[in-house]
Amino acid sequence: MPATAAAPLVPPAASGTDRLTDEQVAFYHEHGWLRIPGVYAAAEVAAMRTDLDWMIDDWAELSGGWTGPWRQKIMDASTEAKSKLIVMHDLQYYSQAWMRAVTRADVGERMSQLLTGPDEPGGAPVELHHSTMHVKPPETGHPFPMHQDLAFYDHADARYVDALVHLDDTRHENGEIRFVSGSHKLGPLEHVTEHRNDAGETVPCTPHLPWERFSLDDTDPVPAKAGDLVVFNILTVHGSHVNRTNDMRRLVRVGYKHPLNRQTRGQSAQRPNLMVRGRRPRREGEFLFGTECVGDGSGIQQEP
Ligand SMILES: O=C(O)CCC(=O)C(=O)O
Repeated sequence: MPATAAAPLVPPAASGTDRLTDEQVAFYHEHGWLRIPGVYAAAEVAAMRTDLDWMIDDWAELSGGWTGPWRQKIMDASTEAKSKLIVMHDLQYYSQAWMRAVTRADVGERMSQLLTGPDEPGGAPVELHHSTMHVKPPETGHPFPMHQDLAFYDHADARYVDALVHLDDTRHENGEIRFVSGSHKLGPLEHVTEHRNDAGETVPCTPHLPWERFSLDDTDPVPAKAGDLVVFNILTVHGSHVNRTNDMRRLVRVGYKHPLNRQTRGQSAQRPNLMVRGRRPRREGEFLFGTECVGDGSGIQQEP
């Protein structure tokens, strides 16, 4: 056992002002989501937008978006043919503004409040897991079918908060985030991961929930302002509509987890991540992180 095992894993809270109220914490646990207004000030949002727009030009991928038979259910044929999503992961590796944004101490403190349980009255330690840009281009910007994020980065328990950093005001017309309130209490749900294509072959598709059971029509819309954080549990069922406006809808999802919540599969598995609050507890027999990286160290990836 390490000599410092008895030391607190999490330092005392910095101040009262940056913390969530008891009512906000209770709302999150009851509904599985919470809007936290005005986390990022206007100047910070402007810097994040500038770097995000630069990343869209220099790094991000314009993709056709998620696959599956749900596409024809949500979109008419012409929208479906044109619909695109601008995506990239881990913005903090590319931009100082984003490194600052995702590691902000007060954000870590709020996540600590949401990740903690009765056995950790001082709050939970918090690990940054990933960040992912989700930009819906104008007019036909990609809708998201109903899903739980656990289907993309499976974890042993629900001590995982997804935080949507809003860079634009959202509303119905540009596809605000929508939740099935309380659905985190259903536990992990089986997702559709394959379907029959037009040729009658069974092919893989992006994980999503069966349309007959979970529809975007039965969700609670959560419109938000630029600078707001909308947080939700890794088990909360959610999705969003097409962006019908003439402007991009820019948001970035940032995943924060309890470091003892073991990842079993999926995005960002098997790599070390940054601690944004407190200390990483050492499990019995746990190894140090290695210093080797995959590839030749140049950062230039070879074609698989
Ligand atoms: O960007 C959106 O509208 C949906 C985001 C989402 O589904 C997710 O972050 O898992």
